[in-house]
Amino acid sequence: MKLYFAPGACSLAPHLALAEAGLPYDLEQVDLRAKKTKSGDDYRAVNPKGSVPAITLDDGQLLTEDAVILQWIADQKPDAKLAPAAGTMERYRLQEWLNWVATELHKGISPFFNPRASDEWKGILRERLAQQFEFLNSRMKKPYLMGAQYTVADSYLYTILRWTGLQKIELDKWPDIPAYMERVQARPASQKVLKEEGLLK
Ligand SMILES: N[C@@H](CCC(=O)N[C@@H](CS)C(=O)NCC(=O)O)C(=O)O
Repeated sequence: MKLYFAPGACSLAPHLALAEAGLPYDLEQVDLRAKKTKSGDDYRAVNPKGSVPAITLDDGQLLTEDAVILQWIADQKPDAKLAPAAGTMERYRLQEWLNWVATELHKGISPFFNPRASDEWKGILRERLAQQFEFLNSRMKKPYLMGAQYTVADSYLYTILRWTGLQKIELDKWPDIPAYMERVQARPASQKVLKEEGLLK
């Protein structure tokens, strides 16, 4: 399978999950502005949404959307326990977190990367994010989001929380969150993937 990614973008989440699962994968870097792949193809011809992540499966199908790709990866390698079994209440709890990360955190922080976002708008987003961090801090389990077991929700949450550092969004009021990020980042799979994306030396 091939993962279309941009370094440090939300495609880092399935990249982390693939490494955690120990599945073989190919990578194709995408220039999101030019909508071109590194090998020069028109990315919109691959993924009409124009966004990463996207994954081409061995049967040629394309799968998009972080929360969906992550569960697909987890289901390829049940022994890695990256997601509870489908149909169980715990699986719905995982989906609850994935959807929250997607709709509240991912789309709550991504506007900071838009050069046209005004300071006023960013201020409003910061207030909303503070509420989300308060919630996360009160609900996240240790050492990982859902408890003892690392899941694909951690791949996604870490990926998005990483952007707080790039955008100078303070987490000082919620020290459990940076401590969590350090734990995830220290995992061997995370180190390997961060190096593959050129985000760590
Ligand atoms: N709904 C998609 C959103 C993915 C997304 O926002 N991707 C960003 C990078 S983090 C992107 O490709 N932005 C460029 C674009 O959409 O043109 C998902 O959840 O996977």
